[in-house]
Amino acid sequence: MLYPVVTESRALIDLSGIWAFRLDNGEGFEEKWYERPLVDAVTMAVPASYNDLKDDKAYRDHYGWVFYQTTFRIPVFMKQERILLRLEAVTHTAKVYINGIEVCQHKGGFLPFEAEINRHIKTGENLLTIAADNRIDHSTLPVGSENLGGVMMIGGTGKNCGTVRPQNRPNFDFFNYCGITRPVKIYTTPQAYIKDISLKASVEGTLGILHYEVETCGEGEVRVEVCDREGRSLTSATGACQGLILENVKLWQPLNAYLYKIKVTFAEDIYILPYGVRTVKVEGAKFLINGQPFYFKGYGKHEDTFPAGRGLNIPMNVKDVSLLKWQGANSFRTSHYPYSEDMMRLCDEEGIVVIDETPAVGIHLNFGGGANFKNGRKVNTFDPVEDGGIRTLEHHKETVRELILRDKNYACVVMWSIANEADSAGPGAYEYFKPLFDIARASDPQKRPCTIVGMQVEDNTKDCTLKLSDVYCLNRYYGWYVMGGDLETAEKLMREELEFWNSQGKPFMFTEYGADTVSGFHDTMPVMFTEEYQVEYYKMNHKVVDELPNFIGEQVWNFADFATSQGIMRVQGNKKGIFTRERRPKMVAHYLRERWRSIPDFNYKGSRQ
Ligand code: GCB
Repeated sequence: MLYPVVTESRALIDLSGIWAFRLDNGEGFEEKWYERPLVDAVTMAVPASYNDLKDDKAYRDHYGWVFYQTTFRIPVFMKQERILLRLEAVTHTAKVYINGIEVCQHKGGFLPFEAEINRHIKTGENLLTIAADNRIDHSTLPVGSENLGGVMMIGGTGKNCGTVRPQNRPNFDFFNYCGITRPVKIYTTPQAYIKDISLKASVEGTLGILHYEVETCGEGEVRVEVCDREGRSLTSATGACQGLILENVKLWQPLNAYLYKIKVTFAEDIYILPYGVRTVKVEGAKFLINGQPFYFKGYGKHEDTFPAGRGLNIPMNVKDVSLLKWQGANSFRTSHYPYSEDMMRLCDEEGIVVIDETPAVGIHLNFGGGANFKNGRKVNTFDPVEDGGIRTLEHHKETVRELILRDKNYACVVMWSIANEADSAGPGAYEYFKPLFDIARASDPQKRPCTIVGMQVEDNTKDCTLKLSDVYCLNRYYGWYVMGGDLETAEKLMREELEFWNSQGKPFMFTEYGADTVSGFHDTMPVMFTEEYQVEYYKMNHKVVDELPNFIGEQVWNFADFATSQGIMRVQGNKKGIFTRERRPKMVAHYLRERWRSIPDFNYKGSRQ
């Protein structure tokens, strides 16, 4: 799916700004609020999560639909073109109306969708209404708990204790920020147009071989021209599917990105795609980028800032990448959902390596001590739907397809994460995940490695990641959730477990490890929650992982403190950040800087492999 850009043949209108907004009182659809200007509306920023913008619990903790509205006019010169409305992310379910008529719906809050709107628009003012639903349950990604006794972090009695008002119960550890979180755009294409472009490259010595496939609609001939960064033409070909040779190819390298400009023309239509040539491959227990064993240094992140919530925050994205570079980090994971396309484009440009994750978090019905019951019987996560099991599979398949369709051409993306901390060792996990891996592998023209990011389980041999993942990605909290405060025992237990993973013959890495730390808490002894403890915690972890040759990366949890639901284990949010939510460094940021600046991006463990 192409990111909308302005070219000689395409125009773009960004509808970001102040919109009218109203929380649904349960009557919005019945009273057809989308047919006329909203009554009693308040102002609202678009894009942004609405939750923190009004200083009122009604907004912060709203459950259900909200209505957004704006008006737009279409310039006469655009009217002969195809006119599309593109929504980059509406959390979690959306219904879109123009002049009172529904033009599209979408399920899933972190991926774009669009509709051709020519027949819905009129001369003069058009009324655009977007209804967004934030309810989460066993059918959505991320997953919401349907059993009030089994709320994550609180543990469960199995009893449905009920609440005064209906409310969301996230089965995941981040605040359920909602709304129109990324831009809404109108763009045009000619009637005969370029629908999609798929690129992949191989490298032989100094030659790059670029394979392209262009999908079109209408009559015309496809022409593809490769230009260098400065726009000078290097080579070109005609036809919808071809190979092109790039002499003295300039590779996209981690922290040293080079992007060609791929100019595609078809009939009157022109589209320009920045593209980095690089290869990715798992070979034995190595993760090769451009043929060299890569070592991941970096983070699990969140799109989480004050007060935009999960709303696109371009300055913060730039700041975050700057902090990554300051520290000598080279990568992050888009935990726990696809990030904005603006962020992906930035990472492509800056050479930041990305593990790209779906919003599949919380696919675990018996997590955190909670148990899920139906008619007095314990329900397993992947039990048949009619018996109370998870209902996400079809939506999950669609999400994997949509993610890869959106992100397949980014050089920065080197691996797909199919899910975070699912019940991957539970009965039925393999049968659930196998088709998802198959879809990912079939849909990706570049055939990137795939993984499930896994939590600690009782018996690793039962974890379906062993059979399915190309890289074992582990979230481990030895010294925090396991043996918190006793780093000596934590070290012993962690070494015992990691030796298992090291003996599997595939690469493995940490995609999470961390300790909650309240900025400003200090002590002479390393006591949990102090900045001193966070440093000791990481030193202990690094001592162990540095001994293991097949360990290919460390992604710390989390880059910055972030907002969560309320609970007895969260102090105004999750405090495992290396930076505060405002991006001030905790003590450990300097320790990691020293460590990561002395670890090369490639061949870190070369001498021992
Ligand atoms: C995890 C989850 C992450 C949480 C983290 C924590 O394993 O993947 O979403 O925030 O633990 O801090 O507990």
